[in-house]
Amino acid sequence: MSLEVIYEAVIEGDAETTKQEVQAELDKGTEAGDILHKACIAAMQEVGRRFEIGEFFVPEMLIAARAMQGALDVLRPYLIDEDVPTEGKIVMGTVNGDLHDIGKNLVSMMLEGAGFEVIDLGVDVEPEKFVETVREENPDALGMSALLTTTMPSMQRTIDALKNAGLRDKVKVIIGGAPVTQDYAAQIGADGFAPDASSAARKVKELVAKG
Ligand code: B1M
Repeated sequence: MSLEVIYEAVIEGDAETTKQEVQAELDKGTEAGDILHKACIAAMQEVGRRFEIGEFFVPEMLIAARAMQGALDVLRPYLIDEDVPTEGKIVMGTVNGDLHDIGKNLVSMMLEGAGFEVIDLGVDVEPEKFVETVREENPDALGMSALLTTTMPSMQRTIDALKNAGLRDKVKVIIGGAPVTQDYAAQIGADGFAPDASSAARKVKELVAKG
């Protein structure tokens, strides 16, 4: 079954096979969402498990991430409809000290698909950079991603920096990433939390509509 081939290719970091097999699977009519969740995201979970037990090291995680990113490039047009009306503007980024961007990219992609203009600041974004961009771009929402327990406090620092700059009331703040929870969002005074990319898009829509 090709989903298994994709799963294995992502784990092995074989970007070429990943891209080819993802395209072949799409051509066969398999849902893009199934390829994403059952093969690609499942593979990244397995990579994380192998890293935890000392079977994989950072280089293996890195090449698996590249293969996953290649899969996302192929899946992108199938996951989003480019011609939807603008729902609003969101600034996105992975917080200071954190280099994980696959989840953030996926959330950005889903938000674009849901009609948002996304200003993606990339990874390792300092609180001051988020604040400066909010001031300049006047977005409806600010989305922060963190994959490390050690970088989650940067979300709090960003919210504090927004408050100090007098901008906290001007923007909805949504946070997410594997170690982030609804409780944490409430604790640091974020407006919302989402566990995955599709619910992130729904949540941002809901928050922005509330005004
Ligand atoms: Co890193 N890493 N990593 N890593 N890495 C994790 C996160 C880890 C859980 C692995 C493990 O131990 N099992 C662990 C963190 C432990 C912890 O703190 N709890 C870890 C570690 C320890 C590290 C290093 C410290 C390793 C080292 O150097 N010793 C190091 C840190 C570097 C740094 O950031 N400063 C490191 C480095 C890396 C690579 C660079 C090699 C690479 C990232 C490459 C890249 O992103 N371009 C990497 C990878 C690939 C992983 C794993 C294997 C996969 C992450 C991923 O892409 N998942 C990861 C293990 C795991 O997650 N099981 C691991 C797929 C992605 C689609 O899911 O990102 O969770 P995710 O996003 C989801 C949701 O979380 C949510 O929606 C997304 C889609 O459904 N979401 C949001 C994300 N952001 C959101 C924002 C929202 C809403 C929802 O609103 C704004």
